[in-house]
Amino acid sequence: MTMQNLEQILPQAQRDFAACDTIQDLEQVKSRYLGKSGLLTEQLKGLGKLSAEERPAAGAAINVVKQGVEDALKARRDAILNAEQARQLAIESIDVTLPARSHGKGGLHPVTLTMNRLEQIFQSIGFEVAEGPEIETDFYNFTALNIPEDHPARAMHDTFYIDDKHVLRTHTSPVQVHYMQNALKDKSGPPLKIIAPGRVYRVDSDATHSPMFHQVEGLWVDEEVSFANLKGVVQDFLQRFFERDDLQVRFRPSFFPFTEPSAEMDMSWNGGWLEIGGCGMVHPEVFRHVGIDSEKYRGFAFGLGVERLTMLRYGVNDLRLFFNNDLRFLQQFG
Ligand code: 2U9
Repeated sequence: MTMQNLEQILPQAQRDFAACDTIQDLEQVKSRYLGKSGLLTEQLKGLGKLSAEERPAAGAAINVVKQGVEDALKARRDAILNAEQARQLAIESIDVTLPARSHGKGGLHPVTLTMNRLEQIFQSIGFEVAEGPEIETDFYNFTALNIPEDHPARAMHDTFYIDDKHVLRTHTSPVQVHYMQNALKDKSGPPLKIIAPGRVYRVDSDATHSPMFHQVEGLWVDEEVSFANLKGVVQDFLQRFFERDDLQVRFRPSFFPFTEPSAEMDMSWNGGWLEIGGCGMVHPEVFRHVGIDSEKYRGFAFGLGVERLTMLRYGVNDLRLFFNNDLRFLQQFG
């Protein structure tokens, strides 16, 4: 090879290196210059053909070029690696100025809001909150409440049967039956003063009935409790629940198997009367079933529908809105 050729090697290598965008390409091109039969290796091999006088200068010239090629190679390799790193950093970069992704805020269901509110009010006047299973035996849901088998009163509650002996509770009254039994067992009462809020089930479904709904029942058992106390408790509760000090309560005679006497409760509302629940003095048969001496103790009980309380408080006119899970409805109860 001539000196002319040698001088062309470095600029040519620089152009070839510059055309490489990846390390792999660069390694390929490198072998074209510095590999076993690369251009510079061939130049060095050619030294043997020169005379002893020419050889040192020619060798030195080749080494200068070789050093230049190696420097150009290193510079290009660094540039490619830097560019790759910059690209990677750009991909992985996080824009910390972006607004945060918000989590949709949940809220409590209006019926739950009412349950919380009524529990709070009753607790403030000395009632304990009692709970129990939603699947009940025939005894707790019916028999203990003076609703014997084949009694027409069972037809009043259109019952979901699990099997011969088990039902979805049709009211929360079985909770009070359990509670009275336990209070006798551990001698914590009577007296006892509880509310039983919770889900109940009846085979009934139309504009004003849902197969699952909520009740709150109250029970106060002591030696001297009266219908007058019942009226006071219910009126106090309703006045506080609806935030109306002038709210009145009236009773109309009625019938329930588990209370005697029994009454329907109305409350004053917009100049008229609105039926709001039922109540009565606990029937002696109920006390007999749980083992409370009805000669010594008496009690009053009442029941209120929680969906009804919720509809009146918030002005909801269709029961089905509570169960459709339409966010446009639910979001109004932040
Ligand atoms: C025991 C003894 C007696 C609870 C009572 C009612 C009357 C009543 C209804 C109100 C609206 C059900 O949700 S509703 O349809 N309830 O009319 N509830 S007396 O009496 C009891 C409870 C427990 C041991």
